[in-house]
Amino acid sequence: MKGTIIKGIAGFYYVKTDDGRLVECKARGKFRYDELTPMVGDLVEIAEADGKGVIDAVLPRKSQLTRPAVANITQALIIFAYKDPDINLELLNRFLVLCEYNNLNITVCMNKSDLNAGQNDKIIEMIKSAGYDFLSMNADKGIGTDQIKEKLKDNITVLCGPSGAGKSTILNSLAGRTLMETGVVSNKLGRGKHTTRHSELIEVEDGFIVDTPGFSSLDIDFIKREELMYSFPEFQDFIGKCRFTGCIHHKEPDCAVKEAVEQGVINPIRYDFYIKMLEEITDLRRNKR
Ligand SMILES: Nc1nc2c(ncn2[C@@H]2O[C@H](COP(=O)(O)OP(=O)(O)OP(=O)(O)O)[C@@H](O)[C@H]2O)c(=O)[nH]1
Ligand SMILES: [Mg+2]
Ligand SMILES: [Zn+2]
Repeated sequence: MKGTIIKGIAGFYYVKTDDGRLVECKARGKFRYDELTPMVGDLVEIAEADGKGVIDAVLPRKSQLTRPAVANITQALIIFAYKDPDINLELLNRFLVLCEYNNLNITVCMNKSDLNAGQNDKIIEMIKSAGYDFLSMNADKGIGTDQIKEKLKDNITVLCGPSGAGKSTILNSLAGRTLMETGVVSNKLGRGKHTTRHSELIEVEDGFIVDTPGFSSLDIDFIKREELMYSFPEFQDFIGKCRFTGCIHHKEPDCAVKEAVEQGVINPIRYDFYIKMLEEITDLRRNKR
């Protein structure tokens, strides 16, 4: 029988089988899975006896994130709020790059539309100009959740974004019941009152969702200088059209990407962010020598 690991606690894995049951499973010795330790999100083959299961095989992973530690995530909903908290534009762009780097389908959701007074119009324009799907929502009133539901089928979707943006509120609204604690962030500790320590997949609309705690910073420094450009979808039409092969669209002359910025085709906020990341990555490399 095949299934998906939706939760792992203390050596047990909870597998949602393809015929719709939840089976508590033990793993076999690690070596049996070619060095893979089963993780949440894994597609597995299980054998059952007396209502208990054993994981026989872990199927090849399509992706593997570490924060959250979940395999086979296909889609990200990047959740920010119009206000409370204010948008950290750099953090938003870091989320975009990180999700893009992991080949996830991306939708940006701006929550708390009840607090929208047009203060983020430039940011929304930037998001749309980069080609991303954009949704405006008011999660605590359940407004906007239907549009999200349409995207869930057959996906494992991660909800990510800063603390307080409304991720858990959105998940509760999607699930139609309170699964996640929501509330004001305890500012001293910088984390929510009920930080979840293990990741769990929640089944909604023929797909799975995983909530994450809010992040206030994100490392994207492991991306190589030469490959950073590929995590900016709006650059793709121009890559390869520059005068120099191997152009990283920084200080080179006759650069098609920079021309697109000048002509207003590529949003300058995104280009400036690209340069900032590029310089950060370059500095880091230099310091390591
Ligand atoms: N005004 C307003 N408040 C909202 C809305 N959605 C959620 N909130 C409130 O925002 C606060 C934070 O919501 P959470 O869902 O806990 O935020 P979170 O993103 O899960 O935060 P972390 O778990 O800390 O990462 C709660 O007090 C919610 O009631 C909304 O649409 N409008
Ligand atoms: Mg939360
Ligand atoms: Zn160039």
